[in-house]
Amino acid sequence: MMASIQQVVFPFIVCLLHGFLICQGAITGGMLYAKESESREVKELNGLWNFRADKSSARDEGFTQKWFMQSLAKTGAVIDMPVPCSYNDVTQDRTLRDFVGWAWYDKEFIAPNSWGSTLNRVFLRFESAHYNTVVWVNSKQVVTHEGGHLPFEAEVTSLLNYGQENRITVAVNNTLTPDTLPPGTVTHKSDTKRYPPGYYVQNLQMDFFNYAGIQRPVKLYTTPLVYIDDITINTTISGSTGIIDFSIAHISGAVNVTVELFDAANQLIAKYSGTKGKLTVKNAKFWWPYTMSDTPAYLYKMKVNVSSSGVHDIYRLPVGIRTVKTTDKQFLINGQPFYLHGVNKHEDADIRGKGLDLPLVIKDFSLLKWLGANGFRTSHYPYAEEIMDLCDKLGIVVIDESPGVGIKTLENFDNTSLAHHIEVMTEMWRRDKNRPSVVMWSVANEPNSKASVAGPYFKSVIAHVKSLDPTRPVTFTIADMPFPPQLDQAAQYVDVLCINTYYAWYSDPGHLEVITLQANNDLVEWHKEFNKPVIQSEYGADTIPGFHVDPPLMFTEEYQVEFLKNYHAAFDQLRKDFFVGELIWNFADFMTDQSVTRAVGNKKGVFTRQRQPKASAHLLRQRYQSLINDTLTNCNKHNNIVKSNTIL
Ligand code: GCB
Repeated sequence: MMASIQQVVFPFIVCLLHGFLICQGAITGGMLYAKESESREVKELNGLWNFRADKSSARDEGFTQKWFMQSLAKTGAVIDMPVPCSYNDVTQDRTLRDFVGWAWYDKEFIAPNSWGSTLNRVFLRFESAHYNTVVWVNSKQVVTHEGGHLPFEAEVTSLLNYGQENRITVAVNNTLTPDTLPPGTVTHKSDTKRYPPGYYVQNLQMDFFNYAGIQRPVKLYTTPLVYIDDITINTTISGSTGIIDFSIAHISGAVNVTVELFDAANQLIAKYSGTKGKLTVKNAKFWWPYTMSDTPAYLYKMKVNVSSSGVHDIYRLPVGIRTVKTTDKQFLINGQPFYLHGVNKHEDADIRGKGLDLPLVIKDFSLLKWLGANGFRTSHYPYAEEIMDLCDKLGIVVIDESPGVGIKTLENFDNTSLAHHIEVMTEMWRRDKNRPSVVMWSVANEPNSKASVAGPYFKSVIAHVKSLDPTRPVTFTIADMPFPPQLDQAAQYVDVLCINTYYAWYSDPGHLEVITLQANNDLVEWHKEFNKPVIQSEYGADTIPGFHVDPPLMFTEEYQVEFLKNYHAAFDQLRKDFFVGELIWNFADFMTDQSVTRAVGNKKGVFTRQRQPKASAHLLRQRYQSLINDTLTNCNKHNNIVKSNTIL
């Protein structure tokens, strides 16, 4: 690759100076998922867009030549690019796969004539684009966003030509720096005997490919002038009664607000007038993970109606009534001990990279059910809302993880990084705060938590999340084990210790016989030090499907099976005490950067990247299905007792 770090990052800074980019700063307003109602219309802008990577040496030609002023095809050669999709793997062009810098998209569309009324507003929404994004509508800049996995939007009412063609132009830059999340660096190789002039490389601090582009859907949606901007709910339980505290934010003017609650059969069961209040549900049906109840994942529907001078805005929010709490040894859902037997995932598959693909999403949920997994961690970034919706609906529990993966160097802990991390956590909370499936926030994966700076850094990030959401536990995953817990500077601030270990893999490679002993000792020691429940948040072994050796050798299917069995032996001893969950690394194989330790990506999946089972998937299935049987028997026993107590 050509051009230096200064050159790659520079255009972004130049844009800032010239006012191209007005960074959003403090987060205001809501980010309700764009959906249709009696008062709202949605138009998806997915499909084929024009695409052009700016391969100029400083990656700045798009800005200096103002590509956004005309259709992209007039600025040079364009190719068709699907949206949503990562741009990296869809062509045969290696330089596009490994491209670092600004990539440009544009699309023309008709804004419906009917939207042109003065009573309407129109918003343009991106469910995500990776990483820094600038958006123009009809050559006018409308929004910028920093961060690759969360939605952003802008009102474009006055910029559209109704009943005519309009053009959206998007520039998106995937460069990772010490202050981005995830962080990365760019190294300039100045030795011209070894590298061409201006050669640089992007270094990643995470173990997954830096897929880029417009990876989630793009939508236009309408609202009336006075509209519902945000809804925040919190649910509590008292005996068999469910209580929903809510607050509604609306824009703008004098309005009436009514909130109605419907059950799953669409019967009205509670009603309230006002922007802030409580809805009380007697004999409520609670939201349970599907492994804890024969009637899991019960969702009520909250209908919010904001009206002004006879014009209504209506939004429907699914609501699950449930509580989450931790003690020193337990993770409680609705007051009942919950044991998490699930997976870590990636939003990753062939060709489309991290582009949202509904057939793949449904396949993954079907495999989760087949396995008997009752939850997952969104390793290592927030997943698409379409995925989160299914978790709410199906009773799959989620540890919602931020893109704070690989925070290792001093710069990654500086004030700029901290401010950005806090902003990302706010965006993530704002998007996912009402989801019953989200039972814990994970602020980071495997930071250098032994560094002295990690203490104050994570104290601030975790305190910030708790100030936004006092109801859910907060964690980060601890890495580079084994090390004595006394050396850790940040674990003291979490509610649940999430521990990643790779015994007999990265440590003592090949020695399966040490796993059970080491897992037992370390997990007990960490619990003892911090007196908090513990989850094994990662454990796994790379496995090339079809490799067989007996007795097992590393990388064979036999080794992965034995590896898991040895871990499970430790889990089964500790489950009786403080051990509340196990998450295999990983659900499926996934792409990484090229390295001598990765044979076409990370192969620790129990499924291949094409979602076919390795031998380990069958073992895991047996284990998880029998854990479900245990849990359901216990829970139903308990729920019956609760029910009969209530009747008495
Ligand atoms: C880890 C990381 C994960 C890697 C995994 C591995 O600890 O959290 O992102 O992919 O190890 O396979 O090395």
